[in-house]
Amino acid sequence: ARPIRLSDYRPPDWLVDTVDLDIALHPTRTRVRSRLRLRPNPQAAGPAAVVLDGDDITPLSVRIDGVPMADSAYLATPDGLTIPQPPAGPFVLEIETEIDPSANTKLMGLYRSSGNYCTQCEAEGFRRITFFPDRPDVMAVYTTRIEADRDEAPVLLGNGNLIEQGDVPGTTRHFAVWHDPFPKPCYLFALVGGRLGARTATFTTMSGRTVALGVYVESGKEERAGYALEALERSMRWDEQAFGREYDLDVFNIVAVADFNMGAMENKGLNIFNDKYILASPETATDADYAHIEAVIAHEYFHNWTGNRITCRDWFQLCLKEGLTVFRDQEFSSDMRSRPVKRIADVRVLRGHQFVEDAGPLAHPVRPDTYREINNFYTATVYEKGAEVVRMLETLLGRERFRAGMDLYFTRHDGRAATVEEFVACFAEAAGTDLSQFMLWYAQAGTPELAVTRRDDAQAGTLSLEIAQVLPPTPGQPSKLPMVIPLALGLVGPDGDDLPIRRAGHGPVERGVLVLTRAAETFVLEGVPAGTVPSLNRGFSAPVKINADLTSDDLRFLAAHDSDPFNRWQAVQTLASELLIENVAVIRAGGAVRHDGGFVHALAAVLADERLAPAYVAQVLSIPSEGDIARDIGRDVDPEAIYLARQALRRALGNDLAPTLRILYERLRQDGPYSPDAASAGRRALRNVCLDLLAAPGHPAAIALAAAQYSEADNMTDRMAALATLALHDTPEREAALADFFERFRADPLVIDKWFALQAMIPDPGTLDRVRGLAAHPAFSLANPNRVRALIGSFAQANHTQFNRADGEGYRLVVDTVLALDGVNPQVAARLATAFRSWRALEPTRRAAARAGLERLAGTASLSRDVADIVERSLG
Ligand code: B3K
Ligand code: ZN
Repeated sequence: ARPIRLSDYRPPDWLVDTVDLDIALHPTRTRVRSRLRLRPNPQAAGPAAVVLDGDDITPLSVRIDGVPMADSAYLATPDGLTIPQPPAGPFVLEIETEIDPSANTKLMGLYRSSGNYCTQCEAEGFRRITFFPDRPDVMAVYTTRIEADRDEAPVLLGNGNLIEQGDVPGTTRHFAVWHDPFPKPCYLFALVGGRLGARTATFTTMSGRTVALGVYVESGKEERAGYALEALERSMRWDEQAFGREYDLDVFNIVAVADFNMGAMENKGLNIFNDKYILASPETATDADYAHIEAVIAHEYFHNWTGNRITCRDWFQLCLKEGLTVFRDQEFSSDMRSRPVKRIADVRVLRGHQFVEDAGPLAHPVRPDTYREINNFYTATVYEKGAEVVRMLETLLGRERFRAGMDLYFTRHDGRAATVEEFVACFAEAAGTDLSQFMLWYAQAGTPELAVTRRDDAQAGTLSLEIAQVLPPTPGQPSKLPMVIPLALGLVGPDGDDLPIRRAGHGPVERGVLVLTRAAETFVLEGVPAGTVPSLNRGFSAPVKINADLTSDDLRFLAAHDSDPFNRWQAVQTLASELLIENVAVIRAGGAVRHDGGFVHALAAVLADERLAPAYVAQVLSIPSEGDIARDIGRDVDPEAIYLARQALRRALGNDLAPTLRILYERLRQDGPYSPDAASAGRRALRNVCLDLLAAPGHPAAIALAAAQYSEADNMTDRMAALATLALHDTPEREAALADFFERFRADPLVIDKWFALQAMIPDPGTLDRVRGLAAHPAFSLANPNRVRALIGSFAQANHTQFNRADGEGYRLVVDTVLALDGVNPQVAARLATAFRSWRALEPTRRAAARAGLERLAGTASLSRDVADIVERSLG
C-alpha cells in the first residue's frame, strides 16, 4: 500500500449529519443496519462520488432515500463502497451488512471477549462494522439501537444517554437505544453487550448536574472494580478544578474486557478498558498496578474534552489529543501523589522508550508527515514526547498564560476537528508571543543534545554557560534547525543554598528558565561566587540529553544539596551511569571493575536523610537499568558486559550498605492493614528496594529474608517484590516460590501474567527454554494480547541479555512468535516486532543475528501491513 501523506490532506467531499445504527447482536451473524444523512461538504471542490471505507465486510443491501440500489449502481470492494453518481444534494443512505464477531481475532471492530460483545474502533475499526467515511474530520450525531438475546447479553451499553429499552415481543430478545447528542468521529463509536456486573455511583458536576457512573466487569469481579470507580470520581473533580472542564452527558460508563489490544479506549460516554487497568484488590494488584489504574482512568476520562469534544482533523494530528491528554493525566497523578516521584517515573519511561525510539530506525516526529499503518504511530514519541512538548509550552509561557491558551483552545475549537497549528496558535494568541520556532518540536524527530561548558570568572563574580545544541539526523531528516529549548536552571551556592539567577545586562531570569533558540549561545550569569554548581534542566524542563562539564565532585555536591528533587535524583543517576559505562569498558577489556566508594557514600547520605520521602529515596536507590546503560553507551552495545557491570555495582551496594538497608527494612515494616495510598506505597517501595539490594550479593540470609517475605505477605506488592528478588537468584527457593505462586493464583489470568513476565525476565541462559515451555503452558494463549505481552513482550523488551543472546536464539524465538501471531492479531504482532528497534546499536555479532531475524520477517510472504511497515522501516 502507498504511504499516506499529511501534505495530501483534503477536506471530505461528503459530510454525515446523523448516523442511525440498528445492530442485532449474534455470535456469528450480527446484522448491522446503518442509516446515514449525507450532504455535500460546502468546503469541497465540487460534485464527487461517495466513497465509503470498509474492511472485510460486504453489503447485503444499499438504498438511497428509501429506494434499493441496483447492484450496478455502486461498487463494493473488500476495502470500500463507492457510489459514483450520488444525488446532487443531501440524501439518506441505508446499508445493511452482516458480520461475524466470533471470528474477529484482530480485536478491531466488533468482537467477543469472554463471550461478551465489545468494540474497538480507533483508529480504523469502524469500517469493519459498516461502510463509512472512516476519518476523524467527519463528525456526526449517533443513535444506536442494540438488540440481543436477553440471556446472552442482559446488559446493553452504547454511547451517550439511554433513551429507550424494552423486549422484542414474541422473542427471547431485548433492545436498548442510546443517543449521543455530541457530534463525534466514528472512531469514538462503541457498544457493549454481555453478562456484566457493575459498581455504580453518582457524581454531581460543578454546575450541579447529576451523572450516573458505572464500572462494568465480568460478573463476580465487582469487588475489584471499586478502586477504578473512585479514581474516576477523582478525575472528574480534578478536571473541573484544574482545567474548568465539566462532564457533559447524564451517564459515564466504563467496561473492562479481558481481550484488548492496548490499555483502554475513550469512546464517548462508554470507555472500554483492558481489565488489567480496572481490576484491583490488595491480594492481586501491586501498588504500581493501582497507580496505573488511576492514571489510565484519568487519561481516558480527560479525553472527553481533549480528543472527543475537540478531536483531530486527521491521524497526523494524533499528538493533539494524545500528547495533551498524557500531559493532563501526568498532572493529575502529580496532584494525587508525589509530584517529584511522578516526574522521575515519567522521565524514566520517556528515556526508556522514547529516547530509544528516537535513536533508532523507527524515529519519527511528534507529528509524523507520512505513514503506511496508523496503528504503528501510537508510540512513545506521539504520547510521551507529545506530553513533554505541551509541558514545555507551560514552562515557556508560565502557568497563567498557559491556562489562558488552554481556555482559548476549549472555547474556539469545541465541537470541531482541529490541527496542531490551531492548538499552538491559541497559546501564541493568549500569551501574545511568537511560537513559530516552537513548531519544530512537532516537525523534527530526534533528541536534542546540549553541550554545556562553564567558565567561572571569580574576580567578576560571573559564571558563563556556553550552550551548544545538536539534533542528530533521523530517517528522512538528515539536517535540522535549532529548536527553542526552555532550560530551567538552578545555581547551587557553595553553602548548598540556591542563589538568585541574574543575567549580566538582562536582570533576573524569569522563573529561572533560560530560553535557548540558537545552535550555540552563551549566558553570562552575575553574582555567582566561586564554588557555585549549576543545576541544569531542573525538573527535566526539556526532553534533551545534557553533556555538561560537571565533575564527580560537582555531581556529589548536587546529590547532597540540590533543592530540585529531580536534579538531586539525576545527579545520583549520572554518577552511577558514568561508573557503569566505565566498568562496561573494563569488563569488555578483560579487566577488573572499579569500586567507587564515593558513589556508595553519596547513596548512603541520601539514605540517611530522614527528611526525604521513602518513595523518593527508593527512586534514588534504583540505579540505571540495563536499557538505560545501553542507551547511554549508544553504539557497539554488549548486553552481557552491561549486565555484569550492573550486577557488580548492585552487589557492592548490597554489601557496603547492608547494615543501613537492614535497619530500614525493619523500620519500614507495614503496621496496619494494606492501603494503596501513595505514602504507604512509598514505604513498601523503599523497603522492597532495600530487600533487593540486600539479596544482590546472594547471601543465604538475605535469600531467606526474601523467601519469608514472599510467604508472609498480605498483599501483592510485597509478595511480587519478594518473588522478583528471588527470581534473580538460581536457588531452590526461587523454584518453590514460583510453583507456589502459580497454584495460589491459577484461576486469575491477570495475576498469572505477572508470573509469566517475571520468568521471562530472568537473566540467565535457561530462560530461553523456560519461555518456550511457558508458551506451551495451558494458561498461555496467542489469542490474548495480555498473555503475549506478559511472556513474549517481557522477554523481548525487558530481558536484555537473553533476548540479545549471542547465538541469536532469543531473536529467533521472538521472530517465530511475530510470525505465528501475525495471522491472528497483526497489531499486537507489529508491536512485538518493535523489540528489534535498537539492533543497529549492538556489537557486530548480535547486530548480524538481529538483522538476520528482521530479514527473515521481511522475506515472509503475506506479512500484514502492520508488521511489514515496522520491519521495513527497521531495516531501512
Ligand atoms: N486512544 C486509545 C488508543 C487507540 C490505539 C489504536 N491502535 C487509547 C488512549 O490513548 O487513550
Ligand atoms: Zn489517549
